[in-house]
Amino acid sequence: MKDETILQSIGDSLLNIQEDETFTLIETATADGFTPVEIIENGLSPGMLAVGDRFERGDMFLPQVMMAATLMGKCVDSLKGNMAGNEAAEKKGVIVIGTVEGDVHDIGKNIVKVLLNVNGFEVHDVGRDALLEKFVEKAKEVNADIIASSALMTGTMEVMGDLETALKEAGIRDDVKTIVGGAPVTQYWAEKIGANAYAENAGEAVQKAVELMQV
Ligand code: B12
Repeated sequence: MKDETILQSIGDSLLNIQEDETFTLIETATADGFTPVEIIENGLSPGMLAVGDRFERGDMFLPQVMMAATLMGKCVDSLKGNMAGNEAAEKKGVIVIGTVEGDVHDIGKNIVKVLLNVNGFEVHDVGRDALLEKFVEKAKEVNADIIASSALMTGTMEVMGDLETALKEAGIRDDVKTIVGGAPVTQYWAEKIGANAYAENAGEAVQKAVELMQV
């Protein structure tokens, strides 16, 4: 019997950086029939956002935020194993993903990567704080269909515009589609810099990537 309150408990447990409890709750939620995506999107992610709220209010400090972030990464990695079943699906396209230069936030990017991967995309990760050249070189190397960039800070959002320019200068802008995301990024921003798509969360990122492959 699926009881949604367990997802809230998972978020609370992450917020309180209770590693053992978080893993136990995830196991229980999995046994109760919640999918890894439901656990990530409706349990862990709201918990991480609550971490952000506390940090903003000054009720939580950077070392604790880092501990919560590390725990979130571990949880996503463990859930990834349960999603592996879909990986055999027909390859839907090749994606290069990364967090732009100057920005080390990669939790959201990693979730997007996992979801794209289990939904049949071949995903190449250039990591975080990734130089524009890295995106361009990797895209050429793997003959990418889509370039996905993440930014979590208002300052680094600008770099997404520079990426558009770098792709044009490298002569490959017309060969790829671009998708952008991250907490401060919006549809308006995507249009302003000339990106092909924006997605608010990982589930929507998969949907938009599928659409981009059909254009
Ligand atoms: C965790 C965290 C950290 C961790 C990061 C660990 C890691 N490995 O990622 C640590 C502690 C290292 C950190 C450091 C810093 N942080 Co910080 N951090 C956060 C925090 C609390 C949560 C971010 C997060 O992981 N959210 C959870 C994930 C699941 O959500 P998400 O990233 O938004 O991703 C989802 C969507 O956005 C989307 N998505 C994400 N990427 C992509 C990409 C594509 C292509 C698509 C389609 C979709 C998509 O899908 C994801 C899943 O649904 C935020 C607060 C917040 N409200 O965002 C601050 C925040 C982002 N940090 C902030 C700041 C200022 C910093 C520091 C400068 C702090 C400092 N004084 O040193 C440094 C930055 C250093 C640097 N150069 O990057 C500010 C940014 C302010 C701004 N607007 O510019 C925030 C907003 C906090 C605040 N209010 O002050 N941080």
